[in-house]
Amino acid sequence: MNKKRALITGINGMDGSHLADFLLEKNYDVYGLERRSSHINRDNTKHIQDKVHFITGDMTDKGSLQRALYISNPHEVYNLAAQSFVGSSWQLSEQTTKVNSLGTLYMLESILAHNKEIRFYQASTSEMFGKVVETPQTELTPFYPRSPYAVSKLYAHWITKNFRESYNIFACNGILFNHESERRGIEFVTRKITDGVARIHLGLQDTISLGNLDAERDWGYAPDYVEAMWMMLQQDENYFFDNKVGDFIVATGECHSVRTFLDLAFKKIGVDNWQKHVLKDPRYMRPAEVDVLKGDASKAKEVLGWESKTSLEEIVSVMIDNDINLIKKEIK
Ligand code: G4F
Repeated sequence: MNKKRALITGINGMDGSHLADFLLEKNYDVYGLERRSSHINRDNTKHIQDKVHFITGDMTDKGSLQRALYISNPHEVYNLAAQSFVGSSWQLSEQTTKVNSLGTLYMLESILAHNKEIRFYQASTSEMFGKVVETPQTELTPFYPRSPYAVSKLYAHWITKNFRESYNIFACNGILFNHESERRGIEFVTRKITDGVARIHLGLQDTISLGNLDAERDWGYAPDYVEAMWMMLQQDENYFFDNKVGDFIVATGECHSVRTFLDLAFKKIGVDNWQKHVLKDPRYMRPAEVDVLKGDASKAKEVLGWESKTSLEEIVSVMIDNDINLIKKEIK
């Protein structure tokens, strides 16, 4: 049987690299869109560099997306490319909108022109719920975005839904709640904490500077979540359209504060009293905050058979072990 082909945008990010691992395991031909810059960061994909077909492109350059579709001729497209750091989206609001909103529109238009049969996954986000109007959040909860990032993702979410309804294409939004792994970028709070705790453990620093410790998030494990992305695109076509299945929440259903994350991280290195190691720094406070996110993934369980498998304790443990090893290598 011919191998299935998938095109992943944002291949070198945390999600892109985990999804590539997953699809390669499933014997897909994996194509990855990456931006050309003087330094390409393939830290997350160097272990599969020889297996992935990398294509140079940019979400803001429609011609490059058309070219990527022509080269890969995919059965499935996973749109994971984004300016994904909420904190920077106030300073980079135009760039965030171009990549996240227009980029998604360009990809959808390119898919329509290339082959309407391509199945499309859009990386939507729990940030769209923002100042939440109900808890837990479901697929029916109204949105209330609180950052230029969330607003840009809301456009992408709705244009994906609109193209599905307008042109009958198999397009699905995965509304993913926060998900982390050892490949998370250092600017996000979980990795910033595990990296900092690892450095404190190794005697390389004394403190970590953070912003709002009271924010609460529903944190899952990225490798579990990429499986949900794939499952969304494997649904029976008639079932998907006849039942207007639509979009999915992907979440653990549990919610923890940044403080609890700190508790778990410091406990892992045997420190109970971590307060002296954490400094509050106003630079990391946001102009508008998302206080609490907690998802209800019942629909994903019912329709796809998907459930989150990894506990927060396990995630913290894997991330700290990984950071300790990385830092040891770095200082050798
Ligand atoms: O780790 P964060 O930067 O993630 P955030 O803003 O929740 O966004 C992540 O999850 C979204 C899904 O809901 C994705 F759409 C998005 O792309 C990204 O993956 O911040 C988490 C919380 C925030 O409330 C933030 O204010 O941690 C708080 N925080 C406290 N101190 C901090 C810090 N966040 C960061 N990045 N750095 C701090 O020092």
